[in-house]
Amino acid sequence: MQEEEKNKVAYDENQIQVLEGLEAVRKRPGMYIGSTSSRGLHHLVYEIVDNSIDEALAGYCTEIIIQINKDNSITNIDNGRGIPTGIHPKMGIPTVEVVHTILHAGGKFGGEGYTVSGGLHGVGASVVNALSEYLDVEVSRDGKIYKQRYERGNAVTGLEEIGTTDKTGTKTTFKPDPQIFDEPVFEFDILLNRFRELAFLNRNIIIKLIDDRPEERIEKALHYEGGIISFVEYNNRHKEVLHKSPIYFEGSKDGSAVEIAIQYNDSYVENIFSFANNIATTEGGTHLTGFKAALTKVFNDYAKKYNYIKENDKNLTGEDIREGMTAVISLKISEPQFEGQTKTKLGNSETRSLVESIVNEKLSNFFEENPSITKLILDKCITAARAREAARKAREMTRRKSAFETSTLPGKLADCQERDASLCEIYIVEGDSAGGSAKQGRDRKFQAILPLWGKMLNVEKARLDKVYENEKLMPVVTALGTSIGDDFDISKLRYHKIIIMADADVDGSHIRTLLLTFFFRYMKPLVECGHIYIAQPPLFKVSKSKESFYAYNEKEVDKITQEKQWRKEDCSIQRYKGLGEMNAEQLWETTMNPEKRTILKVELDDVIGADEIFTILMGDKVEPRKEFITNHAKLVTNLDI
Ligand code: 0RA
Repeated sequence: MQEEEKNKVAYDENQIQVLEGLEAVRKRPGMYIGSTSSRGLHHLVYEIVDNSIDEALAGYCTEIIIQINKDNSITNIDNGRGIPTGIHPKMGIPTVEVVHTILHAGGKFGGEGYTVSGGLHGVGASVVNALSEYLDVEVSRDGKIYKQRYERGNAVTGLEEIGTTDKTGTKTTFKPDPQIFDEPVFEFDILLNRFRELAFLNRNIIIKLIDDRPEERIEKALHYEGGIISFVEYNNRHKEVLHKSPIYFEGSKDGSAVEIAIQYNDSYVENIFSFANNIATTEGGTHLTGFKAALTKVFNDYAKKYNYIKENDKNLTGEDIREGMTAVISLKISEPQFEGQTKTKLGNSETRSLVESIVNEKLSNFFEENPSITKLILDKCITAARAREAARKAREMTRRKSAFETSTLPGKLADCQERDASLCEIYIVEGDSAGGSAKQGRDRKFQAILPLWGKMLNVEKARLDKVYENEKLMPVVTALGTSIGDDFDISKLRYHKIIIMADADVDGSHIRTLLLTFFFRYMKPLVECGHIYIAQPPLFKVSKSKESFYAYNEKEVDKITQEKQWRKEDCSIQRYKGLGEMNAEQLWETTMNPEKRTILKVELDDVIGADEIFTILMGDKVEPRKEFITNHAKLVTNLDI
C-alpha cells in the first residue's frame, strides 16, 4: 500500500513536469525547431520521419510513407516494430504517451537496438506534439492496434485498443498549430528534396511521398539501390562527367562506418556533400577534414610516382584536386558530436583518422587498378594548377596596379557620399543610357551607380584567371571591395545592398543570370548573407488625361483600369521596352526610391538546387536547359533566373 502511495506521488510529480516541459516548447518554439517560418514547419516532418528512419537503421523498418493531407496535416506511416505501448517503468504511463509528452524522451530510450540515430536536436515527437493543433498516433504491435490523441501537446484520450492486426508499425498524423506557425502550409518540393536525400543515404529504405491536396494526387516513390553512388550521379546529371561510374569505397571501425562516392565532371566547381547520421554537415567537420587530407596525399603520391609531376615541382593543392569533383561522404556514428553555429559541424576527433586511413588505402588501390581514369582526373588537376598559377600572377598585377593608382575605384563608378556600408546601395546597371538615367535619378547620398561595360564572361565556363582578365567583371569586384575566391573578405564590402538592374527582356535576363552566376561562384557569402537584389522596373505605364500609374505585369494593368473604372480603349498603355525609355525621374519613382520600389532579394535556401539551376542555365548541355525553361517558363520570366 505504501509502495503504491509512493508511485502515485512520483506519477503526479512527473505529470507536472510534463506540462511545464511542453508549455515551454509552445512559449519558445524557436529554441526547439529553429524558427516558426517555413523552415521550422518542415522541420516538424523531419523529426517524425527521423524516428522511422532510426527504426529502419536499427534494421526493423523497410518502408516509410509520408502523406500531406488536404487539411495540411501530415501522416507518417512506418512498418517498424511500433512504439512500445506498455506502461513505462519510471513514468507509470504508456511508453507511447511518454514519447509524445515528455521532452527529450525521443526514440533513444530502452538502450538496445540503436547503433546510430538521426534527429537534428533529438527532440523528437514531443516537440512536434506540443506544436500541433492535434496529433493522432496509431501503433500496431503484439497483434493489436492502439490509438491515442493529443491536442496542443495534451493527451485527450487514453491509449485505447481499437482493433487487431497481424502487422507492426507506427502511424502518426499531426497538424501544425496555426497559433504557432506563420503559414502552416507544406511545400511538396521541400519535403521531396529532403526525402530524396534520405533515400540516397539509406539505400535499403523505400520512402513514399504523397500529396493528397491537389485534385490529382501526386505520389513519388524514392528508392535508390545504388545509395550514395546514385546520389553522386544525380548531382552530376546535368554535367559532362569525366568517367562513367563514380569511384566508391566504404570502411568501418569501432562502430563507425563511412561510405564515399566520387565522380568528376568537366566544370570548375567543387561539390562535396558530407553527412553524419543522415544530417547534412554543411559546416563540415572531422570526416570532411580527414577526407580532404587523404585526397591531397594520395593524389600527390600517385602523381609523383608516375611522373605526372616532377620530384621538385610544387604539390597539387587541395583546390586543384577538388576542381570539378562531386562527392558524397556519409558517416554513421554512434555518438555524433555536432558543433558550430548551426550544429552542422561534426566534432568527433577519432573520425578524422578513420576517414583518412580508409581513403588513403582504398583510393590508392583504385588509382593503381584504374590508370586510364586516373589519368583523365590528374590531367584536369594539372590544368587547374596551371590556371591557379596564372590567376595568382593576374591578381598580383591588379594589386600592384592599384598600389600605383591614386583612386582604386573604377572610373565608371558614380559613388555615394555615405561611408557606412550598411546604409549604402550600389546599382549595377546594364546599358549606357540606363546608367545615365540612374546616375541622374539616384539619391547620391547613399546610392552608387556602376554601369556595366564591355564583354561579359560566363564564369561557368571559365576559371579564375579569366575573371581577372575580364573588363566587365573586374570593375564590379573593385567597386564592391571584397575581392574574390580565396581572397574574399566580406568585412570589406562597401555596399550592403547590391542591386542588379537590367531590362526586362531576354538580354537583360541573360546579364542578370551571368552576374548571379558570378556572385554565386566567386562571392557566395554575398548571396548567402542576402546582399544581392534584383531591381523590378515596371513594364507598363497606364495613363488617362493627367493621371498615370505604373504596373509591373499585365494583371496589375487590369487591376488599375478596373479600380479607376477606365475603359482600356480610352487610356494609353505604354509598354517599356527597356530601362533607357524611362527618364531619370521616372526611374527614381518606380525602381530606385526605397519608399516606393520593390526589389527582389536573391535567396539561397537550397545549395544543391541553386548549383543545379546555374549548371543548367550556364553549362554546356542544351537539353536540360530547354527542359528547365519550358518547365519553369513562369519563374524564368518573373524572376529572370
Ligand atoms: C523504441 C523501442 C522500440 C520501438 C521504437 C522505439 C520505435 C519508435 C518509433 C517512432 C516512430 N516509429 C517508431 N518505431 C519504433 C521497440 C522495442 C521492442 O520492440 O523491443
